[in-house]
Amino acid sequence: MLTRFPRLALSIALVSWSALGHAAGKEILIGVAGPHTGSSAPFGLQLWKGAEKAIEDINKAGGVNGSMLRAVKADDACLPAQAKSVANKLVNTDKVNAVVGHFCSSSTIPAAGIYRENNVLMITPASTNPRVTEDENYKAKDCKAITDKAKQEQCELSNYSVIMRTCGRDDQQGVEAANFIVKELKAKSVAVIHDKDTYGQGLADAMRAHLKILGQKDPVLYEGLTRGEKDFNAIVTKIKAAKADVVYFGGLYAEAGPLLRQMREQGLKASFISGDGIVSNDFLSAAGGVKFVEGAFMTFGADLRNVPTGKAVVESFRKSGYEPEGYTLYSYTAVQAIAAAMKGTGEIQDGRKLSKWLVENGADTVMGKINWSPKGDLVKSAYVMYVWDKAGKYAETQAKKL
Ligand code: ABU
Repeated sequence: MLTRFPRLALSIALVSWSALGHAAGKEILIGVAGPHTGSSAPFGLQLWKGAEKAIEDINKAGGVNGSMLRAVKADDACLPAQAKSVANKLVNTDKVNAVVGHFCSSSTIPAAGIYRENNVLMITPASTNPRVTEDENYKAKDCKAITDKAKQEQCELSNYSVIMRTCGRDDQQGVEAANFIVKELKAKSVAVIHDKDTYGQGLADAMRAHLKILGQKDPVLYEGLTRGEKDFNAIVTKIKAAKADVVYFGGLYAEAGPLLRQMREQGLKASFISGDGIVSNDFLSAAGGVKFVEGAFMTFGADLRNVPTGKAVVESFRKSGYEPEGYTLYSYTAVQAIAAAMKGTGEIQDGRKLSKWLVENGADTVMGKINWSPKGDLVKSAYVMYVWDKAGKYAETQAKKL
C-alpha cells in the first residue's frame, strides 16, 4: 500500500504529464483522408497503405511516448463537399490527433480550413496545388513587443501553419514539364488539355505560363475536358486539326488513359506528357494496355523506392506483396513526421506546436532528412521526368537528387 506522500507525488506527476498533453497509454489517432472510393481510389489506397505501414512500424518500435498509434480511414471520394464533411467528422467526432491527407487538392483546400480552425496538424503527401499552403487569411505577426510570456508564445505559434505537405508544388512541377517540352522535345506546337479541376487546370496553367517565359508561342489548343467522361474523341480531333506535336494533360489517370488511347487510335503520334496525377499502375488499365502508355512522359517527385533511406521499408512492403508505388512512401513519410513532432514536443494535440517543432527541427524519414518552411512547404523538393516503358512501369528519364 502506498503511503500518503508517494501517492500525492504520483498524482502530481500524472496531472503534470497529462497537462503537458502527453498521451501515456492513450491511443493516438491519425486520420487518413483521401479518395477511398470513386475513380481516384487507387490513390487513396496508396495513402492508406503508406500510413498503415508507418503506423505498424512505429508501434512495433514502441509507439510514441508510450502510446500506440491507430489509423482512422476517411473517404472524401475527391469531392470537395464530402472532404469538408469528413474533415469535420475526423476533428469533432473521431477526435483525431493529426491527419494524413487529403489527396485531391480540390478536397484538401476546403478541408484545410477546418483543420486550421481546430488547430489540427494535417500533412498531405500528394496535394500539389500551391493554394494548399497559401492561406489567404495568413499574415505573419510580429510578437516581439508582447510582454506577457504566454501571450507572446501564442502569438508566435500563430505564425506556423498546421497545413503541411511532403510533396512538391505545381508551380515547380509545371516548370519541369515546360523545360522538358522546350529543351528536350524541342516542341513547336503544344496542345494543353486539362480536367477543369483545381489540380489539373492549375498545373496546365503553370506549365503554359512557363512555356511563355521560355519564349514559346501560345498553345495551339487549350481545352478542358470533364472528369468522369470517357469519350474524348472530339478533343482528339481538335488536337489533330491543330497539328500539335506535344499534348500536355493536367489531370488524373482516369481521364489521361482514355485520352491517350483515343489519340493513338486516331493515329496521333504527338508526345504525351502529364503530371503526378497519373502516377498509378491503374493508368495502364485506364489506357487499355501497355501499348498505349509506352513512351508517355510524366513529372513526379523523387521515386522514393530508390532512395537508400527507404530501402528496408520498400523490401518489407514487397515481402508483403504490395508494391509501394506513387505516393505510398510520401504517406509513410507524413506519419513519420507526425510521430517525430509528437515525440519531440511531448504534445499530441496542438497542431501549431507540432508544426513549429517540424519547422525548427525537420524530420528523419524514408525520404531522408526533410525540412519545411513555416508555411508548410518542403524547403527542398525536386521534380523528375519519368517515362512509361514497355513493361508498363515508370522510370526516371534523368536522375535528380532530392
Ligand atoms: N498532385 C496529384 C493530384 C492530387 C492533387 O493535387 O489534386
